Amino acid sequence: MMKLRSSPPSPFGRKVKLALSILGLKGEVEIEDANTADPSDSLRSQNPLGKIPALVLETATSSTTAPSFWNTSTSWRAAARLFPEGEARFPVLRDQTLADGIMDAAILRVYEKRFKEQKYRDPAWDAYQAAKMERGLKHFEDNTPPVPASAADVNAGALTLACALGYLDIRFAGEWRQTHPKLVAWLDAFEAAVPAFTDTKVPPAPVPDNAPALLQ
Ligand SMILES: N[C@@H](CCC(=O)N[C@@H](CS)C(=O)NCC(=O)O)C(=O)O
Repeated sequence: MMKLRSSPPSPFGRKVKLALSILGLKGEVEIEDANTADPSDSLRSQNPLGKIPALVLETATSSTTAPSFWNTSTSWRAAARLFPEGEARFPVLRDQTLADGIMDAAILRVYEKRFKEQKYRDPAWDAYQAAKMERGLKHFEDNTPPVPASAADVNAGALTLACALGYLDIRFAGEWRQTHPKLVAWLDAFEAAVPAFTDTKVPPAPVPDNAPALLQ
């Protein structure tokens, strides 16, 4: 059986977990928590980068990205449903890339706080990443994607956007909600259509100053 190494707050891991549920593949992948900060965690032998999500195949080869999951032999046919054909494909790929970028910028901000003492942090760097997040959110507020009618209707763009917003709820106290009302309504509708989104929620856990390097 394939194994997914991830951690509950990981937005990239959540993408894969949601996809497994949406595609009816949950029974084909065992989910095992990983701690990227722990050198003794077997994660680093499974994925030399020590990053999650890591998909460990039965043949013991592993990969680190959600796109790799879409391409495994057992799931690529099912995953095709997340990527519409024709003209509808471009906006879905664009939304996925933008929402992935919001997550990347958010994670860099979290790591700046987690791995550096206050005196070594660079406010300009934080502002640079925050601006990427804000421009991405503004794009989605102004161009809110169609609300999926049901889990079967979800595409990779919507899936990734929901996980990005969910991560901002966990790590940034949901501040985005105050200034992006259309996105708030969109996420509520997404959650109503996709029960697995509720099932994969974790409580808000903003990163405290000088937090020990633990989970992402
Ligand atoms: N591009 C990767 C990003 C994965 C990623 O950034 N994962 C974070 C946790 S959410 C991680 O593993 N961080 C630990 C590290 O960078 O060492 C993907 O799409 O899966």
